[in-house]
Amino acid sequence: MRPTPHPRDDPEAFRRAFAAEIAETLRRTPRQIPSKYLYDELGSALFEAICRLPWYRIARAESSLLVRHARDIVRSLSRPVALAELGCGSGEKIALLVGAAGEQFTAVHLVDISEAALDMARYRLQAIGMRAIVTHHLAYEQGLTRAVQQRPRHGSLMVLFLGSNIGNFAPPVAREFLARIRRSLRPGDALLLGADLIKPEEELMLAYDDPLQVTAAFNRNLLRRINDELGGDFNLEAFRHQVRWNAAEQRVEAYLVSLRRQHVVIADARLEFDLDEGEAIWTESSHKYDAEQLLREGLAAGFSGGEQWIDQDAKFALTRFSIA
Ligand code: AVJ
Repeated sequence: MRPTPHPRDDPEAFRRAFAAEIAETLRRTPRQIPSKYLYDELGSALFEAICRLPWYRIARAESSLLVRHARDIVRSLSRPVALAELGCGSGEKIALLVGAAGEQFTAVHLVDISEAALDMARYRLQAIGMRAIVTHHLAYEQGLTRAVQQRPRHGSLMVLFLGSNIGNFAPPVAREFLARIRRSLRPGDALLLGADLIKPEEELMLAYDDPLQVTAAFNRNLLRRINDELGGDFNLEAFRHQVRWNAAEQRVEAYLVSLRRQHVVIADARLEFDLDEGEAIWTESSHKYDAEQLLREGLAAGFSGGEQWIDQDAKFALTRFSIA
């Protein structure tokens, strides 16, 4: 996949890439909008709100596992330990780990496509006494490459990929991503992966279609963004948020369903199309795993073993993959 330029770096290039990509995905059957476009400023704020909803337990379950098991998580790594988080967001989780492990990490590398998030994460880590902080305003892969190039000569590196962000990747893409992380690491290093587990359908429905409709707003914001940034004329009222559990594919799928027959124009994407009543635009997939399945995926990616910490109630797993 070609990386999308970041809006802050080159707004015109970003707009063109955004327009070209949705012009293609909205012509598919079913019509689609890539989930990475959910995270503009408003979308990121809505996601932060989602993480505080009682029905969406991923963020809280992961944070408490990190705090409870911090020492075990870093125990077997050779000293000194450097950390690199892919998609650190505001740095809440890495700060919890650093705070709870009670040791000096030699360096912390923060990778995120949001500069505001990087500023926040740096501030948070500084506040708890972390000094060697390197930020990489890049997509996951490019950021990982940079972090690895700049790693200290001695000791180990632990890569963090948290929040079940892996769930947005289709399984073959997830597998290749894990293998890529593995190839950039060396013996003694590790990957800490946070992934949401399969759970009863009612729980998934509440997590992704919450009674406060925050997730619905998060999803519909995609159309608002296309209207504002690409001259679209989506009528936000004419769509409803819909979530389906696809058991065969082990994923929650999110859609925006057209409530009536309508015509849509997206001027800057040079795109016009009709939507039937009930026609759905597919906007996100959140893949769910089995704890053992995660361990197998790690082995398939070339890691030599995995240790897990599981919240059995929220059904969420932290797995530390190691390299012998
Ligand atoms: C940030 C991709 C892990 O799939 O659970 C939350 C995004 N979408 N509610 C997820 C999301 C709807 C979230 N990830």
